Amino acid sequence: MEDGMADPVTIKPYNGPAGGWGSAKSLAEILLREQVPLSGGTLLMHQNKPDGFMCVSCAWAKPHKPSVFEYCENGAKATAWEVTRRRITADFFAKHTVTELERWRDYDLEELGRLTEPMRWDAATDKYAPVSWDEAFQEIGAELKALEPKSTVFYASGRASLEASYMYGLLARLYGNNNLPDSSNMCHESTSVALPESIGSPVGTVLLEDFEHTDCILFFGQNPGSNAPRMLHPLQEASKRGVPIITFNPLRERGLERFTNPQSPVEMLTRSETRISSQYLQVKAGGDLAAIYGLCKALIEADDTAHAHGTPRLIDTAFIAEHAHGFEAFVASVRSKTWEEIERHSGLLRADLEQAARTYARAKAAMGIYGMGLTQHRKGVETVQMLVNLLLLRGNIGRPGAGICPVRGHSNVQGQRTVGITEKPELVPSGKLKALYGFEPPQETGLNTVEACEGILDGSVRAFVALGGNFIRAVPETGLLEAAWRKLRLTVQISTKLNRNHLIHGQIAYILPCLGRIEIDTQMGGRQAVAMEDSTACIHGSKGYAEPASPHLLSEPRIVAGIAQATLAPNPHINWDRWGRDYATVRDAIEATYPSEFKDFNARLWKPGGFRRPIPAAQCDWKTETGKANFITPGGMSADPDTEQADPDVLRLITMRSNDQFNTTIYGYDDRFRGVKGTRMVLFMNKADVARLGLRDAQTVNLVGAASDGVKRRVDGFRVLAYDIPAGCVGGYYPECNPLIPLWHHAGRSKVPAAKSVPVRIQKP
Ligand SMILES: Nc1nc2c(c(=O)[nH]1)N[C@H]1C(S)=C(S)[C@@H](COP(=O)(O)OP(=O)(O)OC[C@H]3O[C@@H](n4cnc5c(=O)[nH]c(N)nc54)[C@H](O)[C@@H]3O)O[C@H]1N2
Ligand SMILES: Nc1nc2c(c(=O)[nH]1)N[C@H]1C(S)=C(S)[C@@H](COP(=O)(O)OP(=O)(O)OC[C@H]3O[C@@H](n4cnc5c(=O)[nH]c(N)nc54)[C@H](O)[C@@H]3O)O[C@H]1N2
Ligand SMILES: [Mo]
Repeated sequence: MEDGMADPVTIKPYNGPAGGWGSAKSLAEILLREQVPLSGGTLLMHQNKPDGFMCVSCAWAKPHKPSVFEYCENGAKATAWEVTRRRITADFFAKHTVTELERWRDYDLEELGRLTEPMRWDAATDKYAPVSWDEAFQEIGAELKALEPKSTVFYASGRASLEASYMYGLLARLYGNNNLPDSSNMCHESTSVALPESIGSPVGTVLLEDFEHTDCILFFGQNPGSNAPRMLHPLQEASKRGVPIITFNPLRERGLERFTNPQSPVEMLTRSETRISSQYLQVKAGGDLAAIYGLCKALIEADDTAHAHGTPRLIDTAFIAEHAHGFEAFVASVRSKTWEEIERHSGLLRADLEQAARTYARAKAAMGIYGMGLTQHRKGVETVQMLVNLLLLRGNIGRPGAGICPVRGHSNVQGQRTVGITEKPELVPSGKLKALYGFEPPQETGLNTVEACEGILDGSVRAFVALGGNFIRAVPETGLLEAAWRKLRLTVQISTKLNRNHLIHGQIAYILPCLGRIEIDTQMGGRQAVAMEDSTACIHGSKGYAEPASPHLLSEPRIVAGIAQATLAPNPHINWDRWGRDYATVRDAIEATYPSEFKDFNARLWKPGGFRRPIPAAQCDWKTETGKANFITPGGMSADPDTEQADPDVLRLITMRSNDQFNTTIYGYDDRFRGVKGTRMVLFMNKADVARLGLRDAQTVNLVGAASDGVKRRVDGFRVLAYDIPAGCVGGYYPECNPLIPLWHHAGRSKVPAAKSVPVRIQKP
C-alpha cells in the first residue's frame, strides 16, 4: 500500500478551475520541499525561451513569442525535481542494502535527490559501491562484447536530446542490432503506425498558429490540465473566440472544463475562469472508435439530406476527389453500422453525437487532438485512423486551422524517433549511415518494448542498457517481469535519480548518473547546448542554467561515447570523443544523415519557436502508397475483444496519471483536480456499479486480473471512490496498477500496452 502516510487521506470534489490559485500554491510547496534556492525563480524565467532551456516535462509546442513566464505548474515542478538541492551519495548506499531499499516507496527513492557518482552493485554486500567512470565503461564494454548482439537491448525514455539519441542509435547499430525500444512504444506508437498509412507522415500536422485559425476542436483522451498545461493557453484563447471544443473523455477532467490562467494577474485577482469544452461527451473507455463512427454516420446522413435538397454538401467532395483514396468503401462501412451498435459500443447517445457532428459540419477548419485515451487500447491504431477519416470527410488536413494533433509525452520522444531511435530498420536511412560510417547497418527488425519484455521473460535478452526511464515500473506484467529481470546478465541505467529499476537489477548492475538538461554542460568545446523536437515537429535549442548536481556527473553524450568506445572496434569515420565534447559536431552528423530535415541545423538552432522539419501531409503532399490520403476502414467497432465479455463483473480499468506525478515519478499523493488528497490507492467507480457490486464508498477492495490466461495478477488495498465515470469502467493510477496488465494485452499492430482498458474484477478482502 502506497499511501502518502504523512497526510491524512481526504476526498472531496475540487471546485476550482485548472490553473488558478490552486496551481500557484502547489508549485510553491514543491519549490520549498526541494529546497530550490530563490534563484530557482530566475531559473524558471529561462524555461521554454529561445536561448533558454526546454522544459523537461511535456513535449507541447513552444511559442515563438513566449510570455514572461512560459511555464506551467507541472513544468515548474519538473524543473524543481531536477534542480533539487537533495543529493544521494556513496554514504547513503554504504548504509543500505538493495534488498532493504526495495521496501521503500518509489516516492521516497526519488525524494533522496540527485545521484552523484557512478555506482556498481556488489553481490557480496548487496550494496551499490562507487566505481570510476573508466572502470565502469571498460566492464560494460567487455560484457557487451562477450554477448551475442541480438541479446542486448538499448532502451530510451524520450527525454535525452537529439544529439545523445543519434549517438545512442548509432551505437546500437554499430554493435549489431536494432533493439532500440523506447517509451514511445508504450505511448504514441499507435500514432506512428496509423498516420503513415493514412496520411504518409508519422507525426501531427498541426502547428501552434493553427489554434488561431481553427473553428472547431475535437478533443479525445488527453488531460491537458495535468499533462500538457501550457496547452490550456491556446485552448483558452480559442474558447474565448467562441470556437467550439468538443471533448470525448470518460472522466470530466477539470482542465477540459474550466481554466484560470495563473500567469494573468487580472484573471487571478478577479477569479475569472474560461469555459473550455462546449460539449463534453463521457465516452466509455475504448468507445471512441464507435463514437467516431457515430460522428461520421451523422455527417454522412446530414450530407445525404443536403444533397437531396440541393443545399451545400457537408462532405468535401472536391477535396476527396483530388486528395483521398478509399472513400466509397469507408462510407459503405459507416452506413452498415446501426445507431444501436454505435450507442452500445460508445456509451453515448445518438442525439449527442448528432449534435457534435452538426457543430463539426459548421466549421470551416477543424482539428482533432488526442492523447493516451486513444492510443493505449487494443484498437489504438484503428482509432487514430478513424479520427483521420473523420477529418478527411471535410478536408480537414493540410489547411490552416485544421489537422491532426497527437499530443506527445516526453519532451523529446518525437525527436528521438526522428534521429533513429527505432526498432524498425526501414525508418532509418541505412544507405546514408553506410556512406558516412562505412558499415552495413543491421536490417533485421529489432525488439520493441513488448518484445523486449518477452525476450526478458524467455531468457533470450541478456543485457539491458537504459538511456533514462524506469522501464520495470512503466511496463505491464510487473510480477513476472520483476522476477525475470533479476536473471539478466547486465543492466546499465543512465539516470538522474534513484528509481525502482536500480533496485530490481541484473547480475552485473551499473547506475551511471548524468547531467540533466537544465544544468550547465561545459565540455572542452565550451558551454554546450542540445536540441529537441516538440509535438508539432519544431526543433529547439536548449541550454542549461543551473549548476550541475555534482562534479562527477557526465553528460548523456559523454556517457554514450564512453560505452561506444569501450564496446566497438575503432571506426576511422567516427570520433566518439569529439562528439561527446562538442555537440555541434553531432548536429553536423545529424544534418549529414538527414539533410532535408536538418538543413543548416547549427545555424537554425536558436530560431524563436523552433524550426519546423518538413511535414509533407501538412502541405497535402501524401507520401502513402496510393499517393493520396487514405480512408482506412477499421475491422469493427468493438474496442476490445477481451473486455467485451458477457460477465458484468468484469470491469474495464483505465490506468492514468494524477496531477502530481511525471510518469513513474511521484511528486506527491494529491490529485487536486480529482479531489483526492493523501493517497494514490483509489479506485474511481461509477455509483451504480458500487451499489450493484455490493460495495460502499470508501471501502477497501482488491483488484484481480480478469484475463483467463492462467497468470494471477492482483493489487491490493484500493479505496472505492464513487465518481462520475461511465458504468462498467473504473479508473486507477499508473504505475500502481501495472501488475494487472497482461503483456499480451496491447494494441494489435503498434504493440502499445492497452493501459486504458485492462480487464479486472473487484475482490472484497
Ligand atoms: N505533469 C505531467 N505531464 C506529463 C506526464 C506526466 O506523467 N505528468 N506524462 C507525459 C507523457 S510520457 C505522456 S504520454 C503524456 C500523457 O498525457 P495523457 O495523454 O493526458 O495521459 P493520461 O493521464 O494517461 O490520460 C489520458 C486521458 O485519457 C482519458 N481516457 C482514458 N481512457 C479513455 C478512452 O477510452 N477514451 C477517451 N476519449 N479518453 C480516455 C483519461 O480520462 C485521461 O483524461 O503526458 C506527458 N506529460
Ligand atoms: N499502466 C500504464 N503504464 C504506462 C502508461 C500508462 O498510461 N499507464 N504510460 C506509458 C507511457 S505514455 C510512457 S512514456 C512510459 C514512461 O516510461 P519511462 O520513460 O521509462 O519512465 P519515466 O517515469 O518517465 O522515467 C523516470 C526516470 O527517468 C530518469 N531521468 C529523468 N530525467 C532524466 C534525464 O534527463 N536523463 C536520464 N538519462 N534519465 C533521466 C530518472 O532516473 C527517473 O527515475 O510509461 C508507460 N506506462
Ligand atoms: Mo508517454
